[in-house]
Amino acid sequence: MQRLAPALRDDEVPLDLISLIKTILAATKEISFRVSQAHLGGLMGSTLDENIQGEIQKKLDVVANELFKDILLESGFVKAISSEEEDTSVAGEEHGKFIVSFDPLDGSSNIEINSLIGTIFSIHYADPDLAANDPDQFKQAGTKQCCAGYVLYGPSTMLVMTTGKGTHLYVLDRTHGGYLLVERNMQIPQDTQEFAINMSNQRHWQAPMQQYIADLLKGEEGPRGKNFNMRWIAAMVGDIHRLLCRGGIFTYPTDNKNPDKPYKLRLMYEANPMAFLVEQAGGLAVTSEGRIMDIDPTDIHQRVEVIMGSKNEVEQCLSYYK
Ligand code: AFP
Repeated sequence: MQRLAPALRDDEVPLDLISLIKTILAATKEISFRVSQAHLGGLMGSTLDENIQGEIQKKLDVVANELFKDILLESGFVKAISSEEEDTSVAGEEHGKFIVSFDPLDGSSNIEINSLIGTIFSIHYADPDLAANDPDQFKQAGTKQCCAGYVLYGPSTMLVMTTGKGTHLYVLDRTHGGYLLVERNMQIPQDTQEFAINMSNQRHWQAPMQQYIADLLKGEEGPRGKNFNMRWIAAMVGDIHRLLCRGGIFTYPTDNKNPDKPYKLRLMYEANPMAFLVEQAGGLAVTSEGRIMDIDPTDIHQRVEVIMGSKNEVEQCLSYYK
């Protein structure tokens, strides 16, 4: 099994980007340790603070965010960061070459039940003409990402990452303390019989999604002529990991539960990095109106509709919107 840096050099990843990735991964190793010790280290439960999303922060959210932020800003490679847990972007090194968006702990409602959680990150080249403290740095489409990935804190700590030359799977080997490449070029099967959606929102979806899911539920007797299984982990990292491993369709569709908030997932640090990983593995990642990575961001905390996974199934879903 190949170590991380030689594997990245095989993909001709520039040395400064390799150094940044190694910095990010150093933070994830520490987060992985803190997650495993959360009960023993007094890190369970919530703080009394709300983040910019209006969500009460978990103690581990705060610890993971501080760790990630500090290590990135001290690295010297990073011009600015944006995080799910920060109100706006945070300036780093004025001459830093990269900007990084991240969700330090995705799926934090799973912390208390010892279920899957993870860190998601997305890297762009910084705009040399904008100041480090200018949040407009982050108004770059997903197509301009030079690297994206997530680290899943599960039974094994796993890294899934792309630099635009395929999506690769690494496992944290605690015996030597580094990530080892275990699968090069993950491929999402084009067809699937598995879907992931929060069914409790069904009555709030738009008509096309209502109809699509209703047809899946009809199984062999319905228009699709086959049975479908359903899974929902409530952490995008877990659901996307499953579909990268064995296929599936994942969606958080538009809903009318709260007219001011028709979408749940965040573009910059959830939808875009996952879209890059899914597309590099042969899948599709779209909204009902087009490709996720083509969206021109207007805000760091912008939310979007998300439909991604096995190519043929995503196309089936989209056909209901035509
Ligand atoms: P947090 O990172 O705030 O825990 O949110 C997780 C998430 O954004 C995404 O990872 C899940 O797919 C989704 O929310 C779960 O949403 P439900 O609460 O509707 O299950």
